[in-house]
Amino acid sequence: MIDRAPTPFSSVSRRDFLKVCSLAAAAVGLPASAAEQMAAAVQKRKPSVIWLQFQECTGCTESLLRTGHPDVAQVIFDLISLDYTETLMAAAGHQAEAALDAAVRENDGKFICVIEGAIPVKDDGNFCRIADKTALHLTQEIAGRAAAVIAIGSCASWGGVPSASPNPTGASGVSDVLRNKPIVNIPGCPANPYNLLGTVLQFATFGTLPALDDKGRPKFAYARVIHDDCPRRPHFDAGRFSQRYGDEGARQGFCLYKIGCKGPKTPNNCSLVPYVDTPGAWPIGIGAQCFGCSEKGIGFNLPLFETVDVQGATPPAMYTPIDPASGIISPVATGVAGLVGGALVGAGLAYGARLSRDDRDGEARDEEKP
Ligand code: FSX
Ligand code: SF4
Ligand code: F3S
Repeated sequence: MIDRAPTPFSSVSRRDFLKVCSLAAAAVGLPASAAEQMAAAVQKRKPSVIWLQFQECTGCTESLLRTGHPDVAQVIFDLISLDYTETLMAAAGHQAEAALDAAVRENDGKFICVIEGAIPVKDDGNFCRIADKTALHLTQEIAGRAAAVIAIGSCASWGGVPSASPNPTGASGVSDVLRNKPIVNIPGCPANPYNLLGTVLQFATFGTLPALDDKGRPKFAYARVIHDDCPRRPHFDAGRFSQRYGDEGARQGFCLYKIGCKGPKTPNNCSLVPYVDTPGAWPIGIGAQCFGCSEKGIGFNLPLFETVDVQGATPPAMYTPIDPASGIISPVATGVAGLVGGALVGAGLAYGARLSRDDRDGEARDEEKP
C-alpha cells in the first residue's frame, strides 16, 4: 500500500519525501530532525521560484527531470511554487510574459530567482534576447527583485561553455552582472540536482542560504576536490595509471590522471552523490577523465588531456590497501582514502605538490596491465 495520505505532498509519498529530505539534510550538514521541519515548512508556505534560462543547453533542467526514485525533481517541485519556467510551462508568447510579470509582482522581494545559462554582455547583450529584452536586462530587472538568486550550472556560475575562448559573446556568470544580491553558485555541467535540492530545502525550511565558499558555492558540496573522494584514488596513490583513453588500465579502474583528469583541482561532490541516482553515472565512473566542468578556468578552458597540479599528494605511509594482482580496491578502502584525505586536509597536513611529468614518471610504478 502506498502511504500517500494524509500528506501535503502532491506527487510523492510522505515516506519518500522524508527520505529525500533526510539525505539532503545530511548533505547540507543539518541534523536528521530537519527532515520533519522541512515537511512542516512545506505545509505552511512554498517559496515562489522564477527560473530564467539564457545561454545554455537545458542540461541542468534535464538532469533535474531525469532523477530516479524517489524523484528529486518532484520533491523540489513539492517544496517550491515554480511560477515561471520556459521549458516546463504550457504558456508561450504574451501569455508567458504575463505570467512572468504576475509572478514578480505578487512575490516582489520574496521569490527565489534560479538562473540557468550564461549572460552575454558584449554588444549591449544583444546575443540573447527573450521577449525583446536582453538576458542582461532580464537578470538585472527580475533577479534584482528576488530575495536570493541561485545560479545553476557552470554557465550561470561563471560563463561555462558559452564563455570558452574566444568567448565571442562575452558570456558571463550571474555574479559578474548582478551586485548586492545573495547569489548561490551551483556549478557543474550540468549541476547535480541534489546540490540544488539541498539549497532549496534549506531556504524553504529556514529562510536561510547554505554557508558559501569564496566562490559563492555551498560548502556542503564544494569543500573538497573530487580527487579527495575518488574511487580511483588508491590507484593514484599506488601509481597505477591508465595511459591511453579507454585502455585496459581504465577498465581496471586505474587512475585517469595521466590522461588529463582534472579531479585534483576541481571541487565538487560528484564522486559521492550520484547523478540521476545511478551509482557510476559520472565521468570518472565510466572511465573518462574529469575535465573540470564545474571549475572556472579549467572546464572548457584547459585542453582535455592536459594534466593539472596535485594539491594534496598522499604520503606513502597513508596509502590504502590495494590488491596489486587484480588492481581491485574495496569500497571500504576507498572510504578510508577519502577520510584520510579529509583528515589530512582538515589538519592542514596535506602538502602542495607539483608533480612534473618527469617526477611522475619516475615515482609512479606505472602498470598499464595488471
Ligand atoms: Fe547545459 Fe545548464 Fe552545461 Fe550550462 O547546464 S549542462 S551548458 S552548465 O547551463 O544547461
Ligand atoms: Fe580520481 Fe582523477 Fe584523482 Fe585519479 S586523478 S584519483 S581519476 S580524481
Ligand atoms: Fe564534471 Fe568532473 Fe564531476 S567533469 S561531473 S566535475 S567528474
